[in-house]
Amino acid sequence: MLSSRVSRRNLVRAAGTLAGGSLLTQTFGCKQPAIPSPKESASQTDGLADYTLTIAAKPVELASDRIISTTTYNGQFPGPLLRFQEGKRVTIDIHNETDTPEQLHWHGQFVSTEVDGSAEEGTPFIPPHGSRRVTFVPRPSGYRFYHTHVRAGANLGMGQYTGLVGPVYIEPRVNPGNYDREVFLTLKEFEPTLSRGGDMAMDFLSPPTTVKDLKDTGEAAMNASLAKGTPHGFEVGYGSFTINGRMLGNGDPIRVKQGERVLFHVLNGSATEIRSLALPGHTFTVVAMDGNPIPKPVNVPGLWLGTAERVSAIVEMNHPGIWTMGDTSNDDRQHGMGIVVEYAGQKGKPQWVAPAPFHWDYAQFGNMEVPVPEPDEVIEMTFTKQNAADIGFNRWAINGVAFAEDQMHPMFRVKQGKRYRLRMRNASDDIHPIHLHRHSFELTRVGGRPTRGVIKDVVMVGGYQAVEVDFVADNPGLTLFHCHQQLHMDFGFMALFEYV
Ligand SMILES: [Cu+2]
Repeated sequence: MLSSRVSRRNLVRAAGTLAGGSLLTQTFGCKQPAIPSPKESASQTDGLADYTLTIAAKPVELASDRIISTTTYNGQFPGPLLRFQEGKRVTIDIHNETDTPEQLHWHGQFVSTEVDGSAEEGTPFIPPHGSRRVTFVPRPSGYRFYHTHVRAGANLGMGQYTGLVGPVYIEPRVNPGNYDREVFLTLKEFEPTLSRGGDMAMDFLSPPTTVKDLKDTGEAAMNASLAKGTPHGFEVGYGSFTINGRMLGNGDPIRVKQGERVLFHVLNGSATEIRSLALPGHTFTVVAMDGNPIPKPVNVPGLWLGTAERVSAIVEMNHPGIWTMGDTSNDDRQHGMGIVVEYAGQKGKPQWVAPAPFHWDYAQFGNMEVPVPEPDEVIEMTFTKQNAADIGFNRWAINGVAFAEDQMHPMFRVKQGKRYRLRMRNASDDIHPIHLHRHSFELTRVGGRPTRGVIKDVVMVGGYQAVEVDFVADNPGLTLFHCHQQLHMDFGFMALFEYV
């Protein structure tokens, strides 16, 4: 059992590092996994796992005067950074010390339904006060993450409202990255409450074009509901905002040197919110989206991320000072959504300077020079909202059907090896970060404009907009498709694909 204890102690040490606010930064080339794992063969012969994740309610210190209780992995937020090697099998023991069944989803990985962490696909639950061992071959390489995948419904102490989120980095076999070090940032809110209607940023997606029939349909449905005296459906707001579990001004700053090239791996770990991130006086050079390299690096003044999206971007540290890197929403940043970047030798209070408003155009990351192959089939989808239709929550439907846990019939059928185009049409004014399990997709049309070469597993579909993505059915088994906004997925916004 020695190596098991060693493994656990290292987990605890990693936990201390993150919970203490100092970032898990690694020099590339050093290639040390954050959590050393015993040899794979050992784990297979003597029954020890490479990693252990324990789900339990623990105190988390967001700030010196704000200690909350939430469900965590290994007593920390975010959960430990797991660094896997592409193609090298891993075994993970998951212990559930809570009173409710859990699912741990390996977001962005091409795994089987047996371990994907989705009850809808048939993954067994990790029972309350029980354990489950999963083993799989990590792929594809890049920035992935893991998170809980249970329905929260009206319970804001469940699902992704908790601290059950952690980063995964799958080391590629070859890494051509031109940077000095990596910094992982998980953006996440805590202390959720319900409200009637919200104030989500809506106008940052580009192009801003809307589709007339979608807008007509959506507005007519909403107006009819309000005319009957129905209030707006519930939305979720938050009391505290954090990066790596610390509110702005708490925990260690990111300490940098002039001339350094820092590769930021940014994850929106929110249950429901879209986030932005800017660093005054600096530019982000985006190199990967959802962990997948984009055709060529693209410079942007700041980032926008829907829930579960990841952006990997290099920042050249060429503007010495003490800066607040944070959300462009003043309210959210002032309630904690930021982290201090401190140049060596600089002193003073952190400065925030709002960037000029910038838009987020997925197509700018693509390569238009290569034509898009024709799909074997186009699958049409329309997303609709029924205002406050389910115990005061909005009910969501795909092609008129709201997903229900008691009747999980697959809605779409695919054949292995075929290329499918999902034509997603959003007849609501909300932005939906849409996720497909166990597969990646390529963006082929955004807001009416064609694009190519951006491979993702989540994409935001703007209000009254249409987005098209192509995917190849190359990972047989039930495959869950859903909006990653917890309120939406919990109230109908899911569907299953089956291979036939
Ligand atoms: Cu949604």
